Amino acid sequence: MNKTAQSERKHIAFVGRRNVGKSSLVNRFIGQDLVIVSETPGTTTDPVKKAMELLPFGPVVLIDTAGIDDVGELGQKRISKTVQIISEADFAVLVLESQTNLSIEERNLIDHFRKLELAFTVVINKSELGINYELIEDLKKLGLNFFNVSCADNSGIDKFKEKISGLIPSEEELPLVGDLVKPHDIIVLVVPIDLGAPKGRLIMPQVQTIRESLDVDTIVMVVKDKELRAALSKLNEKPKLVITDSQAIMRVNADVPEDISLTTFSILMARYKGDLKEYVKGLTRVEELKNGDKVLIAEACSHHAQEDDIGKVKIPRWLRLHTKKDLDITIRNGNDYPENLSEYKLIVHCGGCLLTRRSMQQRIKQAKLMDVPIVNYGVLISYMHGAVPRALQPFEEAISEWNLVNDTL
Ligand SMILES: Nc1nc2c(ncn2[C@@H]2O[C@H](COP(=O)(O)OP(=O)(O)OP(=O)(O)O)[C@@H](O)[C@H]2O)c(=O)[nH]1
Ligand SMILES: [Mg+2]
Repeated sequence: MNKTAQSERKHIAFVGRRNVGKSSLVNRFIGQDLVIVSETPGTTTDPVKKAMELLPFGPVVLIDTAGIDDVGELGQKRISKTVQIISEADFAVLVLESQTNLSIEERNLIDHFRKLELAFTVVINKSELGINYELIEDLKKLGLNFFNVSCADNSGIDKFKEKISGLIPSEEELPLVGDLVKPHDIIVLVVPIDLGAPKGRLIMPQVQTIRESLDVDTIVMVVKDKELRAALSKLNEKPKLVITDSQAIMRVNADVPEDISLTTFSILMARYKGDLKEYVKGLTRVEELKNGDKVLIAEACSHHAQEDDIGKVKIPRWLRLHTKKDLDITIRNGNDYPENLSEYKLIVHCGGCLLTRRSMQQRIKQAKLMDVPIVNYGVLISYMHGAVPRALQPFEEAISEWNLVNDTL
């Protein structure tokens, strides 16, 4: 179970005012004293994550957060962190306590969940202290169902655990590559082992592609870019599809005959986690960039920067070369994603393999709301290296978007 990647687990955030018992509830939920509980408000400062198997739902990550009503300068920072956790969560548990009425912060949180279209439920903790009819009335007025629990005497916890599985939205399973191939098709994966490749392993999109291809009973061949020509010449049958790392797209594009479908891992990821059509649309705006325009490069994982790092070095270099403009490029790593995107003329996002689908979707939504075009690394790299539309060919939707885009380029 611990092998399930964090980004493939549903993230459940426990949020609410300080001291209502968020941490106590997380501890009760997992059946361990994982997080510190105390009567001092503001005990939890940083979010704490715990992976677990929630039956019958499946793998989840529980996130205990700092109180949403924290005070002072540090308190504000903690609140921002909690807000960020909410924006990345798949489901929220709003924890209230039975002895107080609905506060303004709690009402704002409910509004916020609704604006984000984030599924959530309400838990009234400390219910052994008595029933607060006014609170229940207010929740009913807001159309909210709730669970009464007490972390002190453990009442209601089992029922809450049992019911929550049915409340977390489960998405349809999207294929990464499975819908593009049939049993016994040969597919060739091109995986350059350069300085940027992690030592001794393959990266997630590559592993996931291999696994899914095997699930569909295809014949998978994995080669480095240098061996691709030799590999193709040794095959008796033409492969159905070649999938390459974006960084090798130029060479691979030249080495793979025109009658063989070609795409990149990043384009597969764009479809799986992001919005391929939106990224293709974003390409138009690359050509509109002017001197001094701000471009945001966002990378979800915070790996140690390589000498010729893709996000930090190569994309900025290629983008300046391609546009011949003096661009003002900002690079953001990990969770450090700006709230206000309006100053940017283009967002170049990584594939998002470490983000949950929901949080990648939130980032795209945020960009669309502010009318900032967004592309991902792979789509942009393929474009700048002349491999678009070829690398989009397997995806009908993307190709029709490209045909629209191409008219304006
Ligand atoms: N009476 C009663 N007290 C509880 C219950 N659950 C938690 N508490 C107490 O409430 C206090 C706060 O609990 P925490 O779990 O630390 O609350 P929290 O919401 O995580 O608080 P912060 O981390 O400060 O935001 C502690 O003294 C707990 O022992 C309950 O069901 N009944
Ligand atoms: Mg706490």
